[in-house]
Amino acid sequence: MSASRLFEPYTLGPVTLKNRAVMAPLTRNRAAAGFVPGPLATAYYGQRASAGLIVTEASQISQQGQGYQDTPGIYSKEQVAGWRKVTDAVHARGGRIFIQLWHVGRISHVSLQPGGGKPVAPSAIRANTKTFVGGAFTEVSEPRALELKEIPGIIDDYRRATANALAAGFDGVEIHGANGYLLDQFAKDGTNKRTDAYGGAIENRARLMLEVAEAVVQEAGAARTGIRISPVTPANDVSDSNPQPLFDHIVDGLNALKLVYIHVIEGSTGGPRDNAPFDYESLRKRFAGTYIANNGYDLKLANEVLDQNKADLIAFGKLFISNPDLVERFKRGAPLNPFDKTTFYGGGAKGYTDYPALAGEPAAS
Ligand code: 8OZ
Repeated sequence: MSASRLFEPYTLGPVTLKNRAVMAPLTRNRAAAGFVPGPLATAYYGQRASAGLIVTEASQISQQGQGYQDTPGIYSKEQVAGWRKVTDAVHARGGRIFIQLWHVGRISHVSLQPGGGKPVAPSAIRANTKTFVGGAFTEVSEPRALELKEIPGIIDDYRRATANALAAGFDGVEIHGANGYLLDQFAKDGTNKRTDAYGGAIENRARLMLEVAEAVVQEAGAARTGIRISPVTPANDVSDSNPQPLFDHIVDGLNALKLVYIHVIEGSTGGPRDNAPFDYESLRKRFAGTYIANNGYDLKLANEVLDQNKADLIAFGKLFISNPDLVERFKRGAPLNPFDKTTFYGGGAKGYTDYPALAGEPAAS
């Protein structure tokens, strides 16, 4: 096999990564009571510590930020203690791990919300999509528009979640700015019909994402703050009439804040990479930090993109679900375990911690 840049170490702010492969954030819906990551999560992430960087599954910053059953949080003491075990397991194996900070906005259900209230959104427009609650796929609830005076409280929730993440031993945090959740809902004009300082012009719609980034940077430092964006994904019923100038502006703002990375879902999340025209190189040029590329990568495409210097790191999702030792398999040209979609969301060890590593490479637990 020709030399693969994927296996080179990489310096990401203050941390050294063993290689350029990132485990993408993957929702698995297996949190224990209190939305605490339990022993199975510790085993699962520990098994995958040979990734250069792990980004955890999206983790809600508040109860209001939750949209699906059994997703972990990062707002309570118990959750911090659960995550501490995860970070210890990954660090003990020489891995690095960031937590993804999540507020779902309108992609939620009243049964998950504080006091059974409506989910919150930039505008009171229900998403045409489903969530998973009470063991079943269910239409998301009608949201209410956030009042201007509530926005500082949401930014504070991100700030507190960041402090919690550092207390739990994470190497850094990734702001979830993608896939039609709160920050993406504010950014895109299909979901944001506000007429105040957070709606209308691109500068206004981008404001919340950039204010959250600024608050997180104040807490964690820019060198430990990354963000995930998805300029053209239709996930969760989002759309924008002109995503290129919107995301050029957002990335200029992130660059000014000196974030350590942008993690870009190219195309439609988990689907086609070419669903809509978009110039990702424009983002790469505007951003002085690290560019993590994601969506549909295999080893061949990863190496092509690294060789062309179109990205610094490559994030793999589903392949990391079924291959705890994905990097080793790539190195050896070994076959990959197929993934079982029926065990992606919810359940226990099956389809979570029981995918085998290569013989002679026992998965840690
Ligand atoms: C799959 C199922 C539920 C949530 C995302 C956090 O798309 C998610 C997610 C993915 O970013």
